Amino acid sequence: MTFTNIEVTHAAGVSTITLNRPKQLNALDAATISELSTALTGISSDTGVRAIILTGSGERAFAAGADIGELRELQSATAAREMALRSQGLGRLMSELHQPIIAAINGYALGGGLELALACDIRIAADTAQLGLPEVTLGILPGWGGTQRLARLIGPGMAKLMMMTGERIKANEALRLGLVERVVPAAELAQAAQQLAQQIAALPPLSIAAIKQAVNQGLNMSLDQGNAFEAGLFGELAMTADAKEGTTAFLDKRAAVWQGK
Ligand code: CO8
Repeated sequence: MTFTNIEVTHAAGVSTITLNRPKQLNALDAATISELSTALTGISSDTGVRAIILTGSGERAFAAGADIGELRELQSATAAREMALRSQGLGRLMSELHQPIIAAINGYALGGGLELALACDIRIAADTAQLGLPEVTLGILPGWGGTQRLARLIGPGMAKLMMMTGERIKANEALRLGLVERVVPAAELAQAAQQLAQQIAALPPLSIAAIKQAVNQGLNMSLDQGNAFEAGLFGELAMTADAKEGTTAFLDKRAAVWQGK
């Protein structure tokens, strides 16, 4: 499948999706959101893909936000709400996808760009990256799941501080806050993301998918409900061929050979 605003490549069980509007700092217009949904839907049924990397083209930006030109043209509250719901739908798709998604944040991740990274499972940032939710400075709010995901990730107080000031923070501050999980020198970002993706891709995919599901769905449950959900997933996983193989390989002191079953 060919795309205009994104590039998709596959290698060694890892798909890399690159946002590709570098002149607009990879701003996320409606066409890009639609292409991302199409690409991820295709990948979701590809059992050969074990992990996904999402990054931005060029050296300046992961994504500088929703396309402000499109936002200015919105004519009604209904149209704006529908636009937010469409973007949030992409976030839901990412969250429900069984493969893990790693955001490789190669520069600015602002507004919808950061919200897209927040919908990923793990975030690795270049040491030159800057992150923020500047929507307040445009008279709007982070409407792409940002008010919800940022507060869950770094806590409501810090999330409100970032959203109510719109200030950008640097990668190392984002690491300190738990907004990104790793920071690496910019020149090493692509390799670090690839290395992590391959490390995860080499592990049993049903376990990886269940971990993602348990965490993502459990965040919306009480502790007791979450634990019950976790136990159910554990029950299913324990009966898989890979669980038999993993436990047997350990006891036989040999490397496991995973089947994804
Ligand atoms: N949308 C459209 N175009 C953009 C965007 C954007 N978000 N960001 C940058 N661009 C364009 C600029 O207009 C410029 O275009 P041109 O060369 O034609 O003039 C080009 O990219 C380069 O940008 P700058 O010249 O501004 O580059 P600087 O290095 O001077 O500044 C910044 C870089 C700081 C990143 C600056 O471009 C900036 O502040 N960008 C906007 C950041 C922002 O406010 N993002 C939030 C957008 S709103 C949002 O994301 C809402 C999400 C929730 C909505 C839910 C429904 C979709």
